[in-house]
Amino acid sequence: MSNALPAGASASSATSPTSSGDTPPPFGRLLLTGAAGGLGCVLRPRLKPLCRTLRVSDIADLGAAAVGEEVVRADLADKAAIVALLREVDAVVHLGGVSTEHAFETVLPANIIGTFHVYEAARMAGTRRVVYASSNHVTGFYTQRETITPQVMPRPDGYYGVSKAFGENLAQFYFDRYGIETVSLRIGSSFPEPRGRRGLSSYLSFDDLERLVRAALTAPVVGHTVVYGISDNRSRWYDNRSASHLGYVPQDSSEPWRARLEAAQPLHDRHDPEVVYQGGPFVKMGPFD
Ligand code: NAI
Ligand code: 15L
Repeated sequence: MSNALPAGASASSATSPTSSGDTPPPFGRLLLTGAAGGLGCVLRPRLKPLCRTLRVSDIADLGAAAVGEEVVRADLADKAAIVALLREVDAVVHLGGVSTEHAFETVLPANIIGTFHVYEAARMAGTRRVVYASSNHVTGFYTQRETITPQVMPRPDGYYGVSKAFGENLAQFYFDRYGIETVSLRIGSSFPEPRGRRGLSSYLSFDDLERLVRAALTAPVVGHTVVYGISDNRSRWYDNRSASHLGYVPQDSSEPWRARLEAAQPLHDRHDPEVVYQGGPFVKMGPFD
């Protein structure tokens, strides 16, 4: 870290040995927010080959810096901390924030104000590209009988989905106004294996997540591209053809789990909003007061 961090942010780093390979990695310094979370832990080791220095950040404990890493603990709601966090960063994979449905007051500081801080800090730092972890819940109120594209009008299924739609709007604004490119990943359900019947359509394997994030970071020109983050599932609600320039080709599928999941969860109430809408259980959460 070349810059002193403000109160509220703390840093440690481990120096990377000089690379002996012929081809330099595509990025000098890459930032991963939300690095202590489920997907952050998956991506942390997998992003390292793409950069000389991987800066990992979270509000939660991240452990010690591995070789070639810088560890910075910071709250996305703390603007000064996030401005310092983005300094000398070439590209960001922004996973940090509240990742499920909560009261608006909980979602606001991390997801809405926090994502604003990331873009403002990127503008100040000259960061050129953001890979933004959006969510399928931006469009959770489309039905499971529909096939939708990244261009449909958002139909968020809660405050969390609203916050992700806001993040996508920020991404569009910062591209149109400042030329910062973003790929907004409307991630389906990325877990070690698909969960429930809904997961047969929404599943994104960890290996496909890595493929998608790599494609989003390295595709030559992306402007602001929105893409659904799913594996090559047989049953699907999304048509990603408008994002083919990313070169993302999923290799995995939920199909090996189909028989087990269908047997474990027979379809009993076809009118339950949870099985009517793509957002599943999120469409029934709240109100919170
Ligand atoms: P997670 O909840 O495991 O990780 C989120 C991380 O953000 C946590 O480590 C948390 O400490 C950190 N965080 C929360 N508030 C913060 C704050 N104010 N400042 C700094 N860090 C803060 O979530 P997961 O599953 O790893 O998801 C990562 C991202 O991908 C999230 O943005 C989530 O909304 C999005 N996503 C994930 C999906 C999935 O299936 N895992 C599906 C759709 C979207
Ligand atoms: C999300 O946006 C959440 O971050 C994740 O925890 C899952 O709930 C996922 O959506 C889903 O829809 O399965």
